[in-house]
Amino acid sequence: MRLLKGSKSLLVVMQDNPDPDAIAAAAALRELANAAGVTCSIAHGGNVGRGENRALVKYLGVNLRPLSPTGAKKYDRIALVDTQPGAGNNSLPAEIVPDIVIDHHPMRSATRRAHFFDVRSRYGAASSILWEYLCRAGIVPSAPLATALLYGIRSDTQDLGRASCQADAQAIGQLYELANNRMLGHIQMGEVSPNYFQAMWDALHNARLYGRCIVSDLGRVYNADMMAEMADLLLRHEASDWTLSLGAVDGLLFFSVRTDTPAGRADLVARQIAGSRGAGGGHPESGGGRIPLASDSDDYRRREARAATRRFLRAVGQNNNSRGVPLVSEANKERS
Ligand SMILES: [Mn+2]
Repeated sequence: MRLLKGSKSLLVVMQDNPDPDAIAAAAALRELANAAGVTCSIAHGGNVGRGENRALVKYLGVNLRPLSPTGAKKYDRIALVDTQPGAGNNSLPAEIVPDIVIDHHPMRSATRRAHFFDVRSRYGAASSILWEYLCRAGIVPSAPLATALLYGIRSDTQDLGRASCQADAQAIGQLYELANNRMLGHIQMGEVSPNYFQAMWDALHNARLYGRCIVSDLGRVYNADMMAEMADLLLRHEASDWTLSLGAVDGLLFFSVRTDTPAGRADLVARQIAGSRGAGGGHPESGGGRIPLASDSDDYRRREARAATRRFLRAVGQNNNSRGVPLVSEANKERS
């Protein structure tokens, strides 16, 4: 609050294609800024594609802006939430050093240049951190904001089933008191476009098993959030320890990695998949990244996806050159 006081405007930057945790955390930081008398805008690269996330934004009534490099310079202060400088998943130009960084991903060295940083990698969600700030500032969030924070924590931790800490559980308990259950229900069961079902069909149709790994190339996808959702879904397969889903959106090959092996490091595997041209990172159980595609051709895209798949299989120790077996097929159906 000391840092914010005395400035007029704050720009909160989220990761590209922001998830519920990022959106809720940014909205909470806006609340803090407003309490300090600072006007606040929230911006991001990419888009808000997933039905749940669009419903969340609608209920919050926040106006999310596309992030433009020149626009960012018009603000007195810049904050990053749920991401960090140089993480590769946000569009804040590298030459801009943010004033504030609040995140729960592993600490990055560039973050130390920020005036104020609070990075707690034990936490399951950035929303849990921001909830503590609101409590300390004596700010009671509105029902929509409480609902958003609750949903942000629940979705980032998969209802505390994924890496999380006591603070996340405590925040969930406290936020349930303030949240609107109807709103929560609408967000969880947000409406989706027909593209959603097409992408899901592609994901299942193209999924291949390699030992205890499942890989699915979704091809061209309408929305970058789809890869995370499908990687989560495929991990539910009883024989999968690792999943990778890939898909091309606007000249970028996006990918998501998941693991349920206790010692797995999806974040490190994501870095290896990204290679030198891409960017990857995340958490031990869930990671992701993107690789720029130099050509728009289907052939080129498929080759890049296959190369990324090989890097993934090598990184998780699945060293065979087999082409894998289809996860679903008519033949499987006849056999069972
Ligand atoms: Mn998060």
